[in-house]
Amino acid sequence: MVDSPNETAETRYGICKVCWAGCPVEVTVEDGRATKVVGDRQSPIYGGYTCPKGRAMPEAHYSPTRVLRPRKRMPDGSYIEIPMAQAIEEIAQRLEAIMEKHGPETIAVYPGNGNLTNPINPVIGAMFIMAMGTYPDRFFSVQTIDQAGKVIAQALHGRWMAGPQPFSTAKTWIMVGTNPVISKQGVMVNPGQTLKQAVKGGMKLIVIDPRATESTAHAFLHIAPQPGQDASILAGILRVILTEKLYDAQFVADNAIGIETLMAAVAPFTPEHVASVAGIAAEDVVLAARTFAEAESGCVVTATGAHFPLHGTLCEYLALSLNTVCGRWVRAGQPHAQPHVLLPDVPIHAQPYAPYQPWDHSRPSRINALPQTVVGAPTGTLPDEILTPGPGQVRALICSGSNPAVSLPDQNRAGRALSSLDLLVAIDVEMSNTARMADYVIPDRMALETPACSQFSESMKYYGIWTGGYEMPYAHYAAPVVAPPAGSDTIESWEFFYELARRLGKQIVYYGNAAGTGQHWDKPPVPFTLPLDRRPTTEEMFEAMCAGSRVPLEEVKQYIHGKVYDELDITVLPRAADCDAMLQLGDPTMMAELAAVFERRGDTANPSADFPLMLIPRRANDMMNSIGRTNPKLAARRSHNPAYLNPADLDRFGLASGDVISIRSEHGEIKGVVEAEPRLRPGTLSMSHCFGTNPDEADDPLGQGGCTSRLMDANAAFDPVFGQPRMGAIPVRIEAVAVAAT
Ligand SMILES: Nc1nc2c(c(=O)[nH]1)N[C@H]1C(S)=C(S)[C@@H](COP(=O)(O)OP(=O)(O)OC[C@H]3O[C@@H](n4cnc5c(=O)[nH]c(N)nc54)[C@H](O)[C@@H]3O)O[C@H]1N2
Ligand SMILES: Nc1nc2c(c(=O)[nH]1)N[C@H]1C(S)=C(S)[C@@H](COP(=O)(O)OP(=O)(O)OC[C@H]3O[C@@H](n4cnc5c(=O)[nH]c(N)nc54)[C@H](O)[C@@H]3O)O[C@H]1N2
Ligand code: SF4
Ligand SMILES: [Mo]
Repeated sequence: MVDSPNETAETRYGICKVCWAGCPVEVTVEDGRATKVVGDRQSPIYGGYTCPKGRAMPEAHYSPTRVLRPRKRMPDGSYIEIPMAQAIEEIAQRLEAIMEKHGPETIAVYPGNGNLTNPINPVIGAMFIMAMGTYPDRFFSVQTIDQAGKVIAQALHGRWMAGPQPFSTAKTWIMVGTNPVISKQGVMVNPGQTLKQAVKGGMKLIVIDPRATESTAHAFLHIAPQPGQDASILAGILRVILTEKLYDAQFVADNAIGIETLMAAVAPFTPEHVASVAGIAAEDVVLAARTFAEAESGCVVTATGAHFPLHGTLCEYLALSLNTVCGRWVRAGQPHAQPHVLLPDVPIHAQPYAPYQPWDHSRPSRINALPQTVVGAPTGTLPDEILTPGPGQVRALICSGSNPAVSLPDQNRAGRALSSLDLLVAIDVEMSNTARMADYVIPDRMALETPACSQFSESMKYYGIWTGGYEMPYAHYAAPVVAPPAGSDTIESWEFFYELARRLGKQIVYYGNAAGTGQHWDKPPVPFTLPLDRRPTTEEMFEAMCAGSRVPLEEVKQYIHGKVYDELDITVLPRAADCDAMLQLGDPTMMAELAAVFERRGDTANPSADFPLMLIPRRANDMMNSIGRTNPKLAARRSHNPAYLNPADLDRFGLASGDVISIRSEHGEIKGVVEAEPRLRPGTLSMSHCFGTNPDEADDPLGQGGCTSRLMDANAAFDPVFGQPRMGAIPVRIEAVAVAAT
C-alpha cells in the first residue's frame, strides 16, 4: 500500500442492486467513501461482469442531487429538511386523520424498482397493506404494468415443478419481445457472453422482435414482425408443430390435457394467415416451428415486448403450451435448472402443479370492475382510484422506490391524480418526478449501504419462466460496503414501513422464504411477526427471509465472492405416486381470446393514415427505467431517450438525426429527439420509458427526454383481468418542431 496515492484505500466486496442481475462488485473505499466500482473478478460465475450503471454507483451515492435528509413540502411548494423521527410522526398523524375520516381503504402503497437495494424492501409494502387489513385492494405494484400475464398464464396452464430446461445448454431458444443482453431479464449472469457461448454450443437462437437488437447478433433466425401480433405468430408456430406431428406425444399424454382443444384453436392460424397479419414471411413461421420442435432442448419465452400490447397473458399461455407440447420441462433424473440454495430444502419432482383460476369476481374493483387476482391491485387504475370520488377513494399514497409520475400509463391523468392526493410520500434518493410532487420525501439507504443476498433471484422463478435466477446452485451474501454519507438521516424502505406501522399500532407479519405463488407452493412461507417493542435489524430480517434454507445463510456468508454449491444433489425426482395433476393446453378463457384474435386479424391497433407509425418500448443500457437520469456520470453521455426511427422513415418524413419532433397518439403528445436506427422495422418508433418532465413542467426533449406514458390511454383498452392498459404497439404520428437552441 506504500505506493498508493491514498494510504487509507481498501477493497471491499458487495453486490450491485441497480437492476436485478445482482452482479458481484469490487469496491475501492477511501476515507469511508466508495470511489470506484468494478466487477468482482473472483466471482465464480459472473467473471467480473458489470454494466455502466453498476460502475457508476459511486456517482449515484455521492451525487450532489441525492436527498440525504427527510424533506417536507411547504405551502409555497418549497421543501425544508426535517429530522426522520418528526417526518414519521407527522406522516403517521396525517394517515390517522385520513383513516379516521375515510377508512383504511383510502391508503395505498406503490413499490417500484428503486426498492431492489435490499430483498426485504420489495415485499414489505404488501405486508404493510396486509397489516392495514386492505390487501390486495390497496397494494399497487409495477407487476400489473409489466408482465403480470406471466403469473396469470402460469395459473391457467399449471406450473411444472422442476421448471424449464436451462438456457445455457439449450439447442434452440425462441425469444419473443425480450432483449436480455440489455435488460438481463431471463439471463442475469453476463447475458451477452452467456448468449454467445450458448450459440457456440449449438443453440439455434430465434428472435421475434421488430428491432434487430443486441440479443439478435448471434441469432439463427430473426423475425421482425409488425408490433402487437405475437399471439398470432405463436399460434402459427404451434399449428405447424401440431399438424406436422413434431411434438412430444408421450410427454403430452403423460402430463397434459386439452391438446385437441388447442389443435382446433390454432388450426385457422396458417403460416399464410400469420404472415399477412404480422407482415412477415410465411416460410419463417414454418422454419421457426420446425427448428424449435426438432432441436433436442430449448424453450419459448416472452417478455415486455410481447406483454405491453394487449394479449400478454395469451402470449405467455401460448409460449407455455409450446414448451409443454415439445416437452421442454426438466425431467426426472436431470439436474434441476433452478436449484435451491437459500430457498427451502424441498424435494423437486418432474410433475405439474394443477391449474387454478387466478381471479375472483366477487368483489370487483371500484374502477373498471376488475377481479381480485394473485398479482395485487390493477395499477393501471390507480390514477382513477385517486380521482374518482366515493367510498374507498385513495387519498394517501406511499411510493417506495417507484416513480409513478413517469411510470404509470397516461401521464397527464397520473399527474392530476398524484397532485390531488391528501398525502403523497416518496421513499426515494432523488427529487424524482414523483418526489417533486410529494408532501414528504424519505431518503432511503442506497445499494452499497445495505446488505444484499441472492435469495430474491432464486425466488423470481415463481413469477413465470424467463424472469431470472441461476441455472446452478449459486448463492451470495454481501455485507454493507459503506455507511451513508456523514450528516445524513436515512432509513431503509422496510424500516420506514415498520416504524409507520408501529406508530399506527399495526403489527407487520413478514412472510419469509416464500417458495411459490398463487396456489403453487413448493413450501408455504414462514410467518415472522415483527416485534413492536424493538425494530429488528436488517440481518434478523435476512434470517427470517432465509428461514429453512437448503444452505444456512450463515454458511453462505463465509464466501465473500459467492459460491456454487456443486456438492448439493439437485437431481429431479420422478412424479410422486399421489400426484395426478395435469397441465392444461386448452383453457377456455385463453381459447376464446385466441378465437377473437383470429377474428380481428390480430391486435386491434394498426397504423392508419392519421397515425402511420407504431410506438414500441425498449430498455436503455445506461438507465434502469428512470434510475440513472440524475447520475452525473451516466447522464453526461446522454440524459434523454432518443426517438429511434428507421432511416427510410427519416426520409419519408424529411427528418435527420438530432431533429426534435412532436409525437402524437390519439391520446396525447410529447416531444422527442430523432435518432436513426437501421436495424428497426420501418414503420416503428422505438423509445424508452420513464423519461421526461412532469405535465406541469416545461418540455425538455434534449435534457429530460419525453414521457411515452403520456401517449397511453388508461381506459380505452386494457387487460380484462389485471387492467394493464395498452402500453405497446401504439399508433402515433410525428412532425418536426422548431426548438430554441439551449
Ligand atoms: N410508457 C411506459 N411505461 C412503463 C414501461 C414502459 O416500458 N413504457 N415499463 C413499465 C415497467 S416494466 C415498470 S417495472 C415500471 C417501472 O416503474 P417504477 O418502478 O415506478 O419506476 P422506476 O423508474 O424504476 O422508479 C425508481 C425510483 O426509485 C428511485 N431510486 C433509485 N435508487 C433508489 C434507492 O436506492 N432507494 C429508493 N427508495 N429509491 C431509489 C428513483 O429515483 C426512482 O424514482 O414502469 C412501467 N411503465
Ligand atoms: N438496462 C436496463 N435494464 C432493465 C431495465 C431498464 O430500464 N434498463 N428495466 C427492467 C425492467 S423494469 C424490466 S420489466 C425488464 C424488461 O426486460 P425486456 O422485456 O427484455 O425489455 P427490453 O430490453 O425492452 O426488450 C423488449 C424488446 O421487445 C421488443 N418489442 C417491442 N414491441 C414488440 C412487439 O410488439 N412484439 C415483439 N415481439 N417485440 C417487441 C423491443 O424492440 C425490445 O427489444 O428489463 C429490466 N432491465
Ligand atoms: S445494473 Fe449493471 S452492474 Fe448492476 S446488477 Fe444490473 S447489470 Fe449488474
Ligand atoms: Mo418492469
